[in-house]
Amino acid sequence: MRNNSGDIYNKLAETMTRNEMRGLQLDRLKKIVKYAYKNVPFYKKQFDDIGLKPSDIETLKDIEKIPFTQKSHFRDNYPYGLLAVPQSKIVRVHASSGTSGKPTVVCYTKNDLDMWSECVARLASAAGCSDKDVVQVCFGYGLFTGGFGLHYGLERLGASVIPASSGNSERQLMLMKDLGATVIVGTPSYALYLGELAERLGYKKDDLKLKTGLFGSEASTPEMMRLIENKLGLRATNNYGLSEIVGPGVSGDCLEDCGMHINEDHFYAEIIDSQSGEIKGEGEYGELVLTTLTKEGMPILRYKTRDITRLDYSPCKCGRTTARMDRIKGRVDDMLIIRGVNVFPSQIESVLMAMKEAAGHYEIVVRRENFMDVLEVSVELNDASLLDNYGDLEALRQRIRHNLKTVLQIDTVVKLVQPMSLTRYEGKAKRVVDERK
Ligand code: DLL
Repeated sequence: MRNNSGDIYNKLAETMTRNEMRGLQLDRLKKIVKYAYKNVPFYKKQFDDIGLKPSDIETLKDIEKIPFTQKSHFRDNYPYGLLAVPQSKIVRVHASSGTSGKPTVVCYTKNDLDMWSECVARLASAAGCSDKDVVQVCFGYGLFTGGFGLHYGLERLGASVIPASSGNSERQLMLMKDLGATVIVGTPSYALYLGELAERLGYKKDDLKLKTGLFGSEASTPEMMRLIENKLGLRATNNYGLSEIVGPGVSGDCLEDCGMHINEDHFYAEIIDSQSGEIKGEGEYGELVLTTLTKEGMPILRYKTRDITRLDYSPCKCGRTTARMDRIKGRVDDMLIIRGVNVFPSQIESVLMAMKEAAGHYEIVVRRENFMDVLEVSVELNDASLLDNYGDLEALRQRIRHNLKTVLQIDTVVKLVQPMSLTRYEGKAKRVVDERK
């Protein structure tokens, strides 16, 4: 697979020693805490309610004294209550879907946009992109942070950016071919769909010049990434972020494929037990909590992301010393409890992707039948001829059921469905329906 070297975009920020990083983070933490307390009434109240003063934050560990910020706080302060600057300093507004019908609004100053682009440029460079690349951005441009976030970061890197946005997939492929795109940006599920469509439309491997995929915004498994790599002939990389913190740019893979490097000079990461709030040790899975260390427009302290991952602080072979976060294992709210057993959709995906007969698309439905939880997994076949022989089909179904049981420890109902029969998504895929709710 062709790829550039994964150059370090900002040597100073990405290769400092752990002690230097800790020092910088502490400096910035103290400043941002004072700043948020002074300028955001919500944070002043959070601190005052428990008798905490900004000057009580003297060490990095003292961050644990600060109450968590949650998604509901965005809703309670909708739309501009969390601003730390006058409206006149805000130059961009984005939003993501909220829990109550009202979106979660996030605002950026000029300096925030500058920091954001730098963070995205770093992750794109780490993934092997450079100013030589032609990049097709297939994320929606709009309130969603994905399109604009990647766009400006890649421009900062000097790449030629094609703002294709999402949708109109046949045209996407035509542009990709005609304009010689070397990098594709989007969700992994959309990339997989484009790969399938390219095959169906008779594109040959050499028609597309893709070498790198910058994928994010939804969970993926290594198996899914390999499938996309095979279909599109590129190197698939993962990057992570969320609107409340900045959008894309929190972290991204380097070419060593050993976790996503966090832009730790701008985002302080902790892992907690989401029930008790207690800090977990290095390498332990838990909920990711993020604090923005430099954001002016909307500083956010200890945001509970609901995303489950773990951290690794060891230096990476790529030369970067920034902490790495593992791919997201699931969301706290995504975890299905089926007959008392915890099940993550990512576990199901890993099993399915390891089977060559599965196309990479699946749907999970959980329902209650006769007071019992039933987990039904619909698996799309990648070859219609498999449907011709009932015996083979039934054997495959049983094999999938067996493999799922080995991993999940519970029985599932497996349904095999025709190629191209499950819904395709241009943005984030929705694969789980819990009918018990
Ligand atoms: O999805 C920001 C983004 C855009 C990240 C483009 C990367 C690329 P939201 O719409 O606010 O923002 O959704 C944030 O998406 O809390 C995760 O649950 C999920 N998510 C984002 N990136 C990944 C990833 C953007 N690489 C929510 N792996 C987050 C798994 C991801 N989940």
